[in-house]
Amino acid sequence: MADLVEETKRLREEFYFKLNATSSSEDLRDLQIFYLGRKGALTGLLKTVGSLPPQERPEAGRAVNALREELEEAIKSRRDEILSLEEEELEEKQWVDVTLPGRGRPWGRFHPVIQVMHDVIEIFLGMGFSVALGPEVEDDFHNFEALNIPPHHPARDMQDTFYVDGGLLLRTHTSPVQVRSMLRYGAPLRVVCPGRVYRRDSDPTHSPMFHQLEGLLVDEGVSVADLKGCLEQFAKLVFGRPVKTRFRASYFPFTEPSMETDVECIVCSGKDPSCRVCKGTGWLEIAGEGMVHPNVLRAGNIDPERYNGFAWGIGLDRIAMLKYGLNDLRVLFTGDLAFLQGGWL
Ligand code: 2NM
Repeated sequence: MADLVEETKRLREEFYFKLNATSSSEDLRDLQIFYLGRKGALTGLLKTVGSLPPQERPEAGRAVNALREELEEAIKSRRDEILSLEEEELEEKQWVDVTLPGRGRPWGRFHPVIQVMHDVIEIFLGMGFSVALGPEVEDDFHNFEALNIPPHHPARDMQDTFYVDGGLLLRTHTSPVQVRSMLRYGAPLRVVCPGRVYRRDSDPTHSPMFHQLEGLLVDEGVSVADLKGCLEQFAKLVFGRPVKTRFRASYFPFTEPSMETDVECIVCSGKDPSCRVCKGTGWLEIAGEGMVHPNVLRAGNIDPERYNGFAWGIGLDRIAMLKYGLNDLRVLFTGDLAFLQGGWL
């Protein structure tokens, strides 16, 4: 009996010592199992009661049970303490200052070529043209045949054209879209066709993929004067000020007569013989154009006896280079973010 009283005292002291050291609900659960669990210290103590003389058992039992109740109570109040401490800690950690300014988001922007494309489209919408789009994988008829480019024309050469399986090809210009527009809408017609085009070519001024905007106007009694007026107006609007233009004779299979349009150098106005942009010529080429060949109208199911028209093509990448003073167009396609996010401004 005296041993049991001693042991009870010792356990009690040891318990409180350990209880004070607990700082988390996990620690506390371990402590509870150690003393009050099924195989715990108090259960062990209760078992020794059975080995006492019968008259001592009730008192010893009461002492052990009183200790059990006391320890349970102590654990419960310690648990409340710990829980409220842990809650406070969590609140401190999760505290949000709703007055802090938000994190900045990076701004996207249109690619320089796409900005130029939008500007150019806007100019022609203002002249009454509509926008037409078409497939980048084309067939021989729409890309060549209908455009008066015969089977053995050098433009069809493997060296210029990317051919794909099934006799198809990557369009080498957006003209096939104009052919499709003639077939779908007939005359009179005013369309511009912007988009990506593909040629086997790669150097500082040529990319295997580049961007064009071609236009087509078909009506009765259209003249070269109409064509010149249209492109002169375009040149003024795209560079934002009156610019001198000149029309040089040229050749395209799909137009007759054919011309190319130059504008005075927007950097040196023809005054700097060593100008990097115009190479001292004073002129910049901005478009090719001409009166639509009767064969092309016929391929578009339009009667060339009644209707005629003009068409032109503009290299959008080239306009972007001129506008932003680039001497290597490949920066437009290498994904250099420092450049694309405004390094050219
Ligand atoms: C150019 C130059 C001259 C052109 C012609 C046509 C069509 F489909 F109407 F015949 N589309 N584009 C054309 C004419 C394109 O690019 C330098």
